[in-house]
Amino acid sequence: MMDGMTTRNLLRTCPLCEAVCGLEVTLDTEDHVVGVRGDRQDPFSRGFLCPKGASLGHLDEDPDRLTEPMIRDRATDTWRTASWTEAFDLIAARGPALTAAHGSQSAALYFGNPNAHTVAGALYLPALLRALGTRHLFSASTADQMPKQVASGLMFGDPLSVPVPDLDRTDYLLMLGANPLESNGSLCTAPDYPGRIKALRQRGGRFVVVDPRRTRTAKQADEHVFVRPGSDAYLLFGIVHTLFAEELTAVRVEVSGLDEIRAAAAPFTPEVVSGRTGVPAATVVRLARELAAAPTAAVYARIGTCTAEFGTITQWLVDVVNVLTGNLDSPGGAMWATPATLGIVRSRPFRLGRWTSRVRELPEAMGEFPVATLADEIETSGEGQIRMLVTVAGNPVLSAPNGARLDRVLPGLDFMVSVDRYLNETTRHADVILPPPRTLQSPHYDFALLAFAVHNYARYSRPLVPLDDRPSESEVLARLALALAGQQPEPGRSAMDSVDELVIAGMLHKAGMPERRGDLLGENTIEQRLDLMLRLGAYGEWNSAALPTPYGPLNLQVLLDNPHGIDLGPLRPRLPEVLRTASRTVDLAPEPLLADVARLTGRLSDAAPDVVLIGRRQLRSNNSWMHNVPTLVGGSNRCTLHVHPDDMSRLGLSERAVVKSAAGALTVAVEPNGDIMPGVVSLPHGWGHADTASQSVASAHAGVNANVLTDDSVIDVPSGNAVFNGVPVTLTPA
Ligand SMILES: Nc1nc2c(c(=O)[nH]1)N[C@H]1C(S)=C(S)[C@@H](COP(=O)(O)OP(=O)(O)OC[C@H]3O[C@@H](n4cnc5c(=O)[nH]c(N)nc54)[C@H](O)[C@@H]3O)O[C@H]1N2
Ligand SMILES: Nc1nc2c(c(=O)[nH]1)N[C@H]1C(S)=C(S)[C@@H](COP(=O)(O)OP(=O)(O)OC[C@H]3O[C@@H](n4cnc5c(=O)[nH]c(N)nc54)[C@H](O)[C@@H]3O)O[C@H]1N2
Ligand code: SF4
Ligand SMILES: [Mo]
Repeated sequence: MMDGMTTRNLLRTCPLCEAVCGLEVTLDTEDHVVGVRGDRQDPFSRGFLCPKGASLGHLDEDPDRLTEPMIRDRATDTWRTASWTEAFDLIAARGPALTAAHGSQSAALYFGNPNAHTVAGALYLPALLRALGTRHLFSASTADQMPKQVASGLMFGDPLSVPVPDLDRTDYLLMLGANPLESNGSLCTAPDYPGRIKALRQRGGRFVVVDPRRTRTAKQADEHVFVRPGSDAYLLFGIVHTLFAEELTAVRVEVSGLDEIRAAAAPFTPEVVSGRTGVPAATVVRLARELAAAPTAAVYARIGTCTAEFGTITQWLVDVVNVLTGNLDSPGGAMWATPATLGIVRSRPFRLGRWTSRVRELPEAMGEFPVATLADEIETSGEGQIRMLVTVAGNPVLSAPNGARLDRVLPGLDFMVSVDRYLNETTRHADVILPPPRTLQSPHYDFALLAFAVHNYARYSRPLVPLDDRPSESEVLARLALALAGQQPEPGRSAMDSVDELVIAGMLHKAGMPERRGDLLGENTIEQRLDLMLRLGAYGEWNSAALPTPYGPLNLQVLLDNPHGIDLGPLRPRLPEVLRTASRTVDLAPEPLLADVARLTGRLSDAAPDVVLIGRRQLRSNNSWMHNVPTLVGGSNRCTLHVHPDDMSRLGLSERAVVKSAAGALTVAVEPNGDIMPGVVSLPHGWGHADTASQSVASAHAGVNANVLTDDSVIDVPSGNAVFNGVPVTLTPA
């Protein structure tokens, strides 16, 4: 350890998961990380730190990460480093020529998960989409939370208006398909989730977890309910049915569709749903009664229920129950955060399916097509076939359903560009890889995640380490947008500034204050954009109806003066302000969701498959990209198939098994586990590392790709979301 004279402690938000913990990072004189601690003065995370956050320095300076642009020679499939000029010249030569020859729809974009955590992802992806003018937009959202956004869009009129459980005040939390003790929470920004759950129980609250596995989270709960994978929609319909049948409803907000939802729930009696879910009818009834009787209660459902065949119905019913029990928009119930920055202001109600995909005619949702149809659009020839793909911070070969198929079709592209920190299973198919700088060289503000926080809060971090002689990730994305559009930056300006000036002018114009350009604070246009979004936001200096804060009206200076973050108070009621439905009420029975109930009813009497596959997340991991850090792999963090001991003996399994699904087959290492339901097996995703030698640690712990088994022909119909849970499989000894 070095002494205090040669090291310095700096503050930064952790970008590795949705918990947004404040960190204190110790750097030596050469800007290497020598220590990471939780920032005790952060009012939201209060010093919490997990093993990933503690490893931020190892990730940041992973010797295997890319530091210079890479160009691949297709003939020999070999890589060489290139200068930024050469890389962008190649993109400018190839990209516009391809779209000129084959039309704008021949270009496609795939945006991965880390974009939700970077300033570059928040601010520059729209420019990239505009530059290409294509409808072929795909992202990790349709392998993740799209059902929640579609349900929110239809019920509240805005797919970005997603309520979160008021974790710190609720008396009763019913959690389905989430495991925050491993994941640290999702669509529910809550640093130190474990501590917040402990506090809930200490104040006399009740915590119930519904999961096919007795997870670490379930072990913290008052009650754990086993549920058959993919059947949460039935369970929630059983609860809705009971609330009506026993006259337990207490609607406290303006709604429409009450009669329709009552009618839709009528067939789903506790006895009927019990057969499908494996949850005893008496438990269904009791859960409904407890939710109704609790002084405050919140239902929260996450990835286990989103990436399932009835994901959107499930997400819809979650908030139907929150409304029926009088808990929507009410302290201790399910509430909306009030983020500090002005987001997208939607004037018209959300609509689904404004256009459909070419090959499978799947509806768009939020301007995106399902990632489950990306391979179809690349493989199927004809007008509008994808010939060029740009990926930003994504690894769909490991993360998309039937990723193995993507691995086979990506070589058929004419041109592919990836913005990524690694040469990995996906980016190895690119022609050019453009790497971001070190994380600590990037500024940080959680534009997306603070809209889902369980307590109103904001924190901005400037880059801790200066950029050396290379572009920031924001500049990389802005320059990529211009290159693909066949444009040059304005003379004397960076690409980023060229993009930002247009955005800033547009926002000022819309706000009716074009003369204020010169008043914006900040060292660069990113900070000026943040300053403008803060000033126009809910607590902002230029918002005439601003909410008061202990720090005065917000602008960038307030965040710079408070580097540990600012506390903007508990969640506050936001109805009817957040509604964008035509009726200006909460729609309990949106037409597209009622229509999908027939599909649910139709499956009620299906015979249950003998064995179904689900996933699981691992504490020291994040999807596919943290397996190259020695401190984060090994131990419990291994790619094994959890199988109940009864299934082991019934199927004659020992150390390895062959798992087959409709999509593919894998040979996996088997681990007996008494915490999983019989008839259910669990394999984590993000493994199956290619032997490219470019990630030395990850390829030594390769594991298998769970998405060889998941089926891209099966989706949640309204949202187009991928189905990772409840996949029918057969198991035989290897
Ligand atoms: N079977 C199964 N599949 C799943 C899931 C599941 O539960 N089961 N979960 C799904 C979910 S929820 C998600 S979100 C998706 C994730 O899907 P993806 O986003 O496609 O996959 P990741 O593994 O998160 O890949 C992130 C990529 O970003 C790169 N990267 C990391 N940091 C940065 C950065 O700062 N800048 C840039 N440019 N690149 C960076 C990494 O090197 C990696 O290549 O996977 C989905 N796939
Ligand atoms: N350590 C770590 N943290 C992460 C990630 C990571 O890979 N590792 N990934 C990040 C990402 S991208 C996301 S989206 C979030 C997700 O955060 P969470 O939603 O908390 O995700 P999981 O931990 O996968 O928990 C999902 C749970 O659903 C259960 N499940 C599976 N099928 C069903 C079902 O049909 N019904 C019910 N009720 N339960 C089911 C699984 O057993 C599992 O326990 O985590 C984020 N944080
Ligand atoms: S919980 Fe998430 S945000 Fe907090 S330190 Fe761990 S990885 Fe970082
Ligand atoms: Mo995710």
